[in-house]
Amino acid sequence: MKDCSAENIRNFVVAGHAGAGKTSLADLMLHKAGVVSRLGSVDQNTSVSDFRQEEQDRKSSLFTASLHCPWQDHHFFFCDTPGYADFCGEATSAIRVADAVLIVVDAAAGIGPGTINAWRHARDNNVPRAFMINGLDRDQADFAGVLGSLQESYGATVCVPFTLPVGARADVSGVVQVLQAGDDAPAELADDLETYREALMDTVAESDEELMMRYLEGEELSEAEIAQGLHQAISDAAIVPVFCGSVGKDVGIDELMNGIMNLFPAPLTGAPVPLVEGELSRDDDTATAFVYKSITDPFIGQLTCLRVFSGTVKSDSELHNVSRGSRERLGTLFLVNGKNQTQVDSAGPGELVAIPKLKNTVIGDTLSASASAKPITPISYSTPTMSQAIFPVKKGEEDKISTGLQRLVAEDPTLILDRNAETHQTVLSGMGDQHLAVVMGRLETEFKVETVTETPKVPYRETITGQGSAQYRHKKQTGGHGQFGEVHLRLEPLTDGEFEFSNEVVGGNIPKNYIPAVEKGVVETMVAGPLASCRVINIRAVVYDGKYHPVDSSEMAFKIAARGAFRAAMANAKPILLEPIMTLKILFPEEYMGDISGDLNSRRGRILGMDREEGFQVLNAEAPLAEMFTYSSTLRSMTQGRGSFEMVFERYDPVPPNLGTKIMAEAAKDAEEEE
Ligand SMILES: Nc1nc2c(ncn2[C@@H]2O[C@H](COP(=O)(O)OP(=O)(O)OP(=O)(O)O)[C@@H](O)[C@H]2O)c(=O)[nH]1
Ligand SMILES: [Mg+2]
Repeated sequence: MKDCSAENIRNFVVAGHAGAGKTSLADLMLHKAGVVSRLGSVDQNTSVSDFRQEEQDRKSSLFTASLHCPWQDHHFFFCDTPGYADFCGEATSAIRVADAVLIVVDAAAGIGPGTINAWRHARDNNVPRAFMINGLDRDQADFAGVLGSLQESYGATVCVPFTLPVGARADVSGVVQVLQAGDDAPAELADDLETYREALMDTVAESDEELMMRYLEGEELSEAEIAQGLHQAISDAAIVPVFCGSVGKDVGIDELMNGIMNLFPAPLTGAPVPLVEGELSRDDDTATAFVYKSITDPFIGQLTCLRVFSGTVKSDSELHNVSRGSRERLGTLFLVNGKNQTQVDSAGPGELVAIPKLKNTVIGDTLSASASAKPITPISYSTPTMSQAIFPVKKGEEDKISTGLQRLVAEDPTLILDRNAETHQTVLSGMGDQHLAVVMGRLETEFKVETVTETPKVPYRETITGQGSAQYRHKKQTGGHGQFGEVHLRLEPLTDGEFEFSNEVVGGNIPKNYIPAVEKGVVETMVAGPLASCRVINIRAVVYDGKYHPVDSSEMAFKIAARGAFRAAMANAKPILLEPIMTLKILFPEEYMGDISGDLNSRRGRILGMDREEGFQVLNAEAPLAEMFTYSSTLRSMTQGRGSFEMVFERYDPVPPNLGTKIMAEAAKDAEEEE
């Protein structure tokens, strides 16, 4: 299936905004390479890459598909990733292991959040990149406009076209290659060809001092020198080649594939791979591979997908999982094209292989032939932006849900599962409503459990706004032995921490050995405050006096007395409810500014500042979590899918009084129901 050495392998990711044509491009490449005799199509549910039912139902990718094909005497290993923001974690993982990223941009829609996401991950991981402006045949296609916005966002001398379109929209008939154009190129392109060729030669010359000297003296550079200079500039991201074409009309794709072959780095030439300690040299002989995906699917079974970084991974061998300090026995190795698998004996640098039935290895793990090797730096993912409390439709199926969720969460680091001890809810957090809907769909089809969701309860907090003191005596006469403890407690607001406890008792009124019991009583009571049974925070508790009895006092008696004193002191200290406040970074095209700020206002949000990034408006804001559960879907519909946001917890703020009353009434109702 593959018959070439590492220097002829090209490993890359196809990424970019939803609908740009990534999957269609992947299918076309497989077809052109002769891997499939019939061209796969997203629209007709015959795509090799979008092979899963959920993807075909939506006509959009939801998961990364690992693919490979020969191209001339080379072999491509690549991943087709989803562009939709809800599934951005898939691209994050794939980009992390790739030698290059091909960012597909729609010639009509231009840059979208998916473009920006792909660029950022590639840049942050120092992965060389190229653009492909696709869909030149579309009615609204605007090659010059999209090229202009790429150059404006990422640098005019950086984003240099390597191919230029001949004809436009319905009449697009081919592309001309900037560096290979002959005299037969259309006359109207002559100026552009000249400009871009010069721009490229300037950058090539800049890659090497000696070349620069000769270039400035007017000497012609040899083809080998130009190629070497281009490689260097692309590896350093000093040049980001821009290709163009139409997947729909099969225009410019051969040129793109030749570009990938000639310009993208070979697996052994890239920068060293960062490890948690030190770096891995790519020509190291030790087999080292990184897990970029792990799937358990009724269709293809359990598969762990690895990118080999160095050495050779062999079938029927043993490797160390150096992230977990365990061993893994590898059985069969497969090269995969979507759901199609081909068995191979070994895999070398740059190759993507799948291994069935690895039990103790998950996404993000490093496998190595050496037990003492350091793991590759783990991937960092965006924090989830949407949460739902999830319940079974049929009572008693909680265990089924939890088994299913645990497995699905293990496959997808952008899902977080929380069995919330405070609210007693199972809360699933992800990147948006579609992301969570796919999980629920999989629970139903793969785990046969139907679920419903609810807006999660907000983890409110309680605190005090003034000082309050109280004393409590616990006294009981049971049989011969009595119980006695008296605690005088003062509570004070604390600004720099969640909790402090101090002891000011003098004269042994409470003997020292009982003080820890007093603290324990306080801590236990703080779990459920008096207002709405929420955790109490930002409090200093001071035990300043008390009484004891030489026979009847016990740790238990002081604990009970401390609880009583705490509750009474809270009531005297002007208690209030606090709610979580999140900071938001919202990215969207400028025309939606009015809608977005209006909507934020209605969510009790506050705009902190504005910025611009890659031609998009950036709004930094904060808003209460209680108002943000539905934000991802609202933002999507407000911006036709062109807005995205990040959200992280910032702090707790007092709940406005009218809302506080409502929350307390609901908590009281819940408590009644529980009884
Ligand atoms: N006219 C035209 N349509 C195209 C072209 N490339 C793709 N399409 C269509 O655009 C739609 C989206 O294509 P996909 O390949 O699924 O896009 P994608 O980038 O994989 O989208 P996601 O998986 O959702 O991120 C499909 O209906 C394709 O047939 C093109 O060059 N011209
Ligand atoms: Mg796709």
